[in-house]
Amino acid sequence: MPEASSFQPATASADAPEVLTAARLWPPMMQALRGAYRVHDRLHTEDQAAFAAAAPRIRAISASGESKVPRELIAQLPALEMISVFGVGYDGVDIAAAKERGISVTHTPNVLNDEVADLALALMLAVSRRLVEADRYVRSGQWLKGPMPLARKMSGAHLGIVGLGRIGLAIAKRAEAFGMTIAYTSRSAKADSPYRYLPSAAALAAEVDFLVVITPGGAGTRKLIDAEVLAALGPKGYLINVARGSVVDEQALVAALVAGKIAGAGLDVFESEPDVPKELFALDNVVLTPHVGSATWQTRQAMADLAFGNLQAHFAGRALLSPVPEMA
Ligand code: 8YV
Repeated sequence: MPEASSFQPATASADAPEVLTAARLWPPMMQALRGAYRVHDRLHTEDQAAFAAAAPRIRAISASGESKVPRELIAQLPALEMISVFGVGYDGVDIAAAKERGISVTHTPNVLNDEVADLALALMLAVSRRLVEADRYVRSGQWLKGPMPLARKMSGAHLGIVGLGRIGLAIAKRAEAFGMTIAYTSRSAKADSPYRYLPSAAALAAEVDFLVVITPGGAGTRKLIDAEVLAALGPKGYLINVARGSVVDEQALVAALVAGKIAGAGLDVFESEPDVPKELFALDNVVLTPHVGSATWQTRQAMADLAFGNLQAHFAGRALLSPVPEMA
């Protein structure tokens, strides 16, 4: 896909495939789509009458990791052949409904592993070393009155990873460089993993100083991190979520933080983004980021190359580059 900076928008030919976007996509991705396809930008939520007219001709959906592509929407698109997700997560797509119709679904794995793992380590350091507070401490002039209270050491601490997939392994690799001990939990123990396996999130939480959540979203992991897990993590433990808001019981998390039942949290994802529980704004031991796990130029460009490449491959009858595991 042409570099965003050098791309001169072209318009697609009149017989080009018609594509529906299911999210406000990264502008260079939109430019590439408009250059190759006739694009209906979020028409299903913007203009019902126009959508009803176009629906019989729409052959693909271009979505993001946060998009909702439910069975009802798929049912309204009789010509739909392909759903290309700009993201590794696709918990908003009804995979069963797509499979029933023989509709392909692709996502963008691997190209964002480092980016999300970097953010996980950054949140661990920011919340334990109180970096955001420290920045405020200097800007507000408090340092003139005396040194900032001490923080907590991360190097050598115990890390628990909930979900040892591609990104979980990238987090573990980084944590090893900090001399941390690493344990994990996931649906099953990984035979070739050098890390200690704990059979549940609660069992893992009881053993660690930092609990990092990096599982897929969806029904299988909804509220996996609940009050029991947070109690096991305890007043010296930190929770980091770079997966999906749905994986953590947000109310239980807010209650645990307000009551000081855990030491703090670094959160990049929330149950109903972009809404964030207001109680968290007053807490110094919480670092909040606006779902920026993969949000760098380099990684979004790589994600766009893959998401656009999957559409190109589909319409050229070539093998898809990165179908979701359920369809690989
Ligand atoms: C989004 C993500 O896709 O990859 C994922 O699953 O959640 C993100 O990378 C991204 O925010 C684009 O909208």
